[in-house]
Amino acid sequence: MFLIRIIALWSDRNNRGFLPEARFAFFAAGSLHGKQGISMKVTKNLTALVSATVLGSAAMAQEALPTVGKPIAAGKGFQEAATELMRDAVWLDNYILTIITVITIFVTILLGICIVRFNSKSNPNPARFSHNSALEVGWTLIPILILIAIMPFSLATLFKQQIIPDADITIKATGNQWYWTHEYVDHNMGFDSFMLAREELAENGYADDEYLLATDTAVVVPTGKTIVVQVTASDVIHSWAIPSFGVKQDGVPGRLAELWFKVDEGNEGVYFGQCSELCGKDHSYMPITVKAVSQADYEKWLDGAIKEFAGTPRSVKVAAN
Ligand SMILES: [Cu+2]
Repeated sequence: MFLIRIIALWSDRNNRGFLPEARFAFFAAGSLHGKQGISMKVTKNLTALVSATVLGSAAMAQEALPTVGKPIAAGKGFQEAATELMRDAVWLDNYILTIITVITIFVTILLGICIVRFNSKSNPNPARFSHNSALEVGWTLIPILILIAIMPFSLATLFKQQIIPDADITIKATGNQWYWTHEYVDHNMGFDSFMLAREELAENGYADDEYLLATDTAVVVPTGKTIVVQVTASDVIHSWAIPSFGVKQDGVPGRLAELWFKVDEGNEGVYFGQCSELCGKDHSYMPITVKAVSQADYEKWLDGAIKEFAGTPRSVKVAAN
């Protein structure tokens, strides 16, 4: 597994930006955008522009959203990162994998030396001494230094995920056996999201291989805005997770946990996730579909959704309670 990961990483590094850009990211966990990110954005912007122009209306452009966050056949790495949180997580993973690789190679070489030089044939009279202060200090200190080298990046990534910023949009996700309920709390509206059957995929604009991922109603969010998702559950523990966003949060009955993400502008698309906490017999059949759209498309969708789900209109400010 380990070897496969390494090979995959090296073969993938052109797409994903391995260490060269990461090296400059020390203590600047926020600035992990590589040039690939920019060129990717340009391509996506162009695609969006072309599809918007060709199709003529923004509503149609939303229909033609590219599917970005989904597993691919024989895929080895992570799904494409659409948020800063996920880019950080991918960077951290690569960073630690590099350290692990060096340690593994070092230990393998040591083992090799022991096997070849100190077997009973080549070394019939083993030395009888024990303890070597320098060596013992070394093998205590070096692992500590390795942990210290990992700590700041690990903690920075963790804190960035766990310190919830002020929300532009708050969505409450409730896990049920076996579907999700999504509520837009600012508009007092919500809907259930059920997995689409195979034969319903095409009519809802999804590809065949999006079976087990696509839902009848999708969570729609604007790009470039901070989305806070409050996660809970009504029966057993579920988990709301979107790999491309780098978020995964258990929904525990009676408790309200939070996660946050901000999809980068230019990363408009469809992102899939699945319930990630074993929750019963239909655990595999309660996926999550998120559509990240431009602010204008979001507002258009919101107005429609408010009508459909009897929410509080955007313009009405509800008195604070
Ligand atoms: Cu579940």
